[in-house]
Amino acid sequence: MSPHRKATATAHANIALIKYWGKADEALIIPRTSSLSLTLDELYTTTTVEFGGEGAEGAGGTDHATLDGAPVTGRAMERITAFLDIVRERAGIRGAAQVASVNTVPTAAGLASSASGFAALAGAAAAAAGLDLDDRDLSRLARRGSGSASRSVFGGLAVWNAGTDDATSYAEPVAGGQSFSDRLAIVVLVLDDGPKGISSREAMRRTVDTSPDYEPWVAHHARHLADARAAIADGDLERLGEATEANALGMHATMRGAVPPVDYLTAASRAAVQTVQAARDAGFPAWATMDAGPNVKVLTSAEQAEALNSWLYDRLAPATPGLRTLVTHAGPGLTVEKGQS
Ligand code: 2P0
Repeated sequence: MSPHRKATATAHANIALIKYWGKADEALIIPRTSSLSLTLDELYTTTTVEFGGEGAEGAGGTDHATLDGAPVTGRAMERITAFLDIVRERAGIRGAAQVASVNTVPTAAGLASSASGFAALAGAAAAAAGLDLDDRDLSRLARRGSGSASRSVFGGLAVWNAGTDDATSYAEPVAGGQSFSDRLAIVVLVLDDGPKGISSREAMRRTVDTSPDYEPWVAHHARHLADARAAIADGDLERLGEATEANALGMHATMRGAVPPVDYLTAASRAAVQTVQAARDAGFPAWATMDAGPNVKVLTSAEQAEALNSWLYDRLAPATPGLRTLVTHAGPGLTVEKGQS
C-alpha cells in the first residue's frame, strides 16, 4: 500500500426489531440468534481514518482517535486498536492510524452509537488500508468491532444471519423489505441519557451464563424472526409490531433472570411501555422495543409517526422530567469516500 492513505465513511444507527442478545463465539462475535433491524436516517456517524499520517510513524506508532473532537482513551481506545489490528493484518500493512469520528446521533438522543460507530470505522479503515470489500464482507468486518454494527452496513430493514463462523455470520437486506421500510418510523422516547450501569457486552455474557430464561427466549426467538420476515413480505405492520414487542420484552426478562440480575428498564421505561400499549388501544400502530438502556423506541407507521409522537409526549411529559422525543425514519446503508491522501 502507499504509506499514506485516508478515507471517510458514514454509517447510520439501527434499532433491532428482533434482537441480538448473547454470543456463541466471544472472540469472533458470532451471535446465538439472528437479528433484524431498521437503519435510521436521522442518526449517523462519520469517521475518517488515515494510516501512516503525521504523528503515526511506522509500526511503532500508536493509534489515536477522537470522538466529537475529544480524545478516545482507555477501553474504548483499546477496542478501536484491536479492530484496526484486524484491518492491518488483513491488508498486510503496518503503521498507526489517526481516527476522527463525529456522531450526529444527538447525544441528546441517548442512543448507543457502537453500531454506527463500528460500521463507519470498518468502511473508512478498510478503504484507507486499500482493502476492496463488498457489503457482505464489510458487514463481517464491522461485526468484529460490535455485533450490531454488521447491520448498519445496510439501509432499511437488514437481517444479520447468525451463521456458525466468520464466513457465515453476516448481514444483508431483508427480502422484500425495501419498499416496506419506507412506510415505517420509530419514535424514540428519551427518558434518561446518563451512562448505563453495565455494558451490553457484559450483560449478555452474564445472561447466557446464568439465566434460566435465556434458552426459552432463544427458542421463541426463531418464531419471532420467522413472523417478522413473513410480516415484511406481506407488508403487515401489525404482525411485525407484535413480534417486535414480544421479542424485546422477552429479551429483558432473560436479563432479569440472570445472577445477579440485570435490569436496564426504569419506572419511566415501564410507564412508557404501558403508554405505548394505551396508544395501541386508542387505535395507533405502536409497539415498544428497548435495548441496553432505559429509553423506549416505538415502531409505528411513517404516516402516523408525528401524531403518535404528540399523543405519547402529551401523556408522558407531565410525569417524566426532561423527556425528549425524536421521530426517525428508514435510512441508507454505509457510504465510503475513497482516495483522499
Ligand atoms: C441489538 N443490542 O440487537 C441488541 C439488543 C442491545 C440490545 O446489539 O458485544 O454493542 O459489541 O457485539 O452490538 C448491543 O450490543 O454488542 C446490541 P457487542 P453490541 O441491537
